[in-house]
Amino acid sequence: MPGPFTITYFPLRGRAEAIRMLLSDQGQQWKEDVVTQELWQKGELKKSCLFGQLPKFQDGDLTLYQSNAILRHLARTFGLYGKDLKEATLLDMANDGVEDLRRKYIHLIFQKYDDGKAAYVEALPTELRSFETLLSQNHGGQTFIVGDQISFADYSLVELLHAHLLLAPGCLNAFPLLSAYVERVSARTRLCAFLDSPAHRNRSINGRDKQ
Ligand code: 6SG
Repeated sequence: MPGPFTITYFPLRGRAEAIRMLLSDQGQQWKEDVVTQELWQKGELKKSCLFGQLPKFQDGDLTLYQSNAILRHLARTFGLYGKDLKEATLLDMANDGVEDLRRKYIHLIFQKYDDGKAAYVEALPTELRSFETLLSQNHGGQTFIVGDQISFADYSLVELLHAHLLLAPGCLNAFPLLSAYVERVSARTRLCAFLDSPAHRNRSINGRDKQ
């Protein structure tokens, strides 16, 4: 039996929200250990973290760091890592692509929002087209990013697309498969309930209130 689960993170969606989406969609409960900037600035928690960063994740007596390793751990736990080696590898590729775009997004939000947003939004179609292409190669884009079951990479990608839909509301208009995919995945019963919950709705996207 996996769990109990605890997410230790800042009061943000940030790098924890895809983990929360996965857990809620899989019918799991978890504890939130919310770390304020004030507490983090004291430095003791940071010193105790393996790489000096959050999120930290506990699954019973297993303590993990690195958001993508946490997603992969939960994927192995709940069968969200494809049906065979080929799908698992394609999922790694997809998730690494998501990570590349996530880093660019974080760089925009935290380091160059005011003079960088226009160029970022202009370059966005090139970034998003890669995911439209990948999706089109799997059942004509009608199911998930890879294979015919949901995977950790779907939560990661859909979460990042949600953040981009807030940043640039029309950004998926030119991508019919991705648009339908985000709506389809977000409408899954338990995930939809989570996305509609105050816990998700009231949580800051990135802490900078940059949308
Ligand atoms: C912050 O970076 O991004 N953890 C964050 N910040 C506090 O003292 N590879 C791992 C992972 O996937 C990255 C962890 C992540 O889990 S997440 C953390 O612990 C610290 O480092 C939200 C996020 N914020 C961007 C950011 C602002 C201040 C510190 C991190 C941008 C990067 C460096 C300065 C400005 Fe920054």
